[in-house]
Amino acid sequence: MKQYITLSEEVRNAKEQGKPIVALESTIISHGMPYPQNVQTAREVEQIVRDNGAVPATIAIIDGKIKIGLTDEELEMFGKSSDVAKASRRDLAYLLATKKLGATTVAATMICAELAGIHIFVTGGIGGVHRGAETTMDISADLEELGQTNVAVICAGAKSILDLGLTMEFLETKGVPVIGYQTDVLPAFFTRRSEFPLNLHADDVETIASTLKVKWNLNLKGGAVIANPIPEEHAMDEKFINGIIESALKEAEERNISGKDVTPFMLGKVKELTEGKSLDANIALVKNNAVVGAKIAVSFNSMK
Ligand code: PSU
Ligand code: MN
Repeated sequence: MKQYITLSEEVRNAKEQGKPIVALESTIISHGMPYPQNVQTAREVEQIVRDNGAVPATIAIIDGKIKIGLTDEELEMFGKSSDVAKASRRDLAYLLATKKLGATTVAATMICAELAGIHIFVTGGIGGVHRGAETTMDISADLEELGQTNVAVICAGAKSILDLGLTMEFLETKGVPVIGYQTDVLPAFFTRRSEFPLNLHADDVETIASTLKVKWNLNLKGGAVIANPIPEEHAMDEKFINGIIESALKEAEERNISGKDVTPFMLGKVKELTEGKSLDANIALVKNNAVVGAKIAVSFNSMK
C-alpha cells in the first residue's frame, strides 16, 4: 500500500517526531471556491494549523500517488487547473491507476488520512442527504465514510442546501457521533444554528479528544463530526441566505444538475447570488475550524 502514498517533507518529519497532524481536503480548493481565494485560503488555513501547534497535511491525488502534504506549487495547480477530478471513494483507484489529478472530497480525504495514520481532519462543511433524496437518491458518500473510517471531521455543520434532518438521521443510523463544540444545536454552515438539537456537547477540545480516544480504543469503527459554528461576526442572516439557497436549488433543478456536480453548482450559485458574501463566510468558518481542529489534534496527540 505504501507504494501509493507520498508524504511531504513537513509531514514526514512530523510523523517521525510524533507531532500532531491535521488533514485538509482539496475538493474545497478545486471545486468549492473560486481562484485565487481558494489558494489563498488553503495557504492561510495551513498556517493557522501551524500557529496552533499542529502540522497541516493537504491531501490530493497526483501522478499515481496519494500526496499527504502539498507544495505551494501544487496548491496553486489545484486552485487554477480546470482539469482536476472531484475524487470521492469510488474514484480513488481509477485516478491513481490512470495517473490523473484528483481533488479529494471529505470521503476520500478521510480514507487517505487514515491510510497515513492521521485521525483529525479540518474542512468547511460535509456533504449530506440532499433535499429530495427520496426520489434522487442523492446522499453524499461522505456520510457512509463517516460510518466506517476512523477520522474525525471538524466542520461548521452542513449547509441548508441539504436536508439537515435526514442527514442527522443517516448519521445516527451509521452510529456517527456528532459533537457540538460549544453548541447544543447543529450549526448550518452560514448560520450558527439550525432547528436540529445535538445529543453530544463539548465545551473544550479535551472532551472531544478523549471521546475520540475512547471510541477508537473500543474499536468502535467510524468517524465523528465535530460541529463548530461559524463565528458570530461572520454569520449570515438566516432569512437572506435561505431565500438564496431556495432560488439556487430551483435553478439546479431546472438545469438538471445531478450527481457530483450538484454541490459545486450550488456553492457557485449561492456565491453569485450573495455577491460574494457567502464566500467570505465560507473562508471565515474554515479558518475558525482550523483553529479548533489544530487544538483537538494537539490534545489528541498528547493522550497517546
Ligand atoms: N461543502 C462545502 N464546500 C465543499 C464541499 C462541501 O461547503 O467544497 C465539498 C466537500 O469536498 C465534500 C463534497 O466532501 O463537496 C461533497 O460533495 P457531494 O455532495 O457530491 O458528495
Ligand atoms: Mn451527491
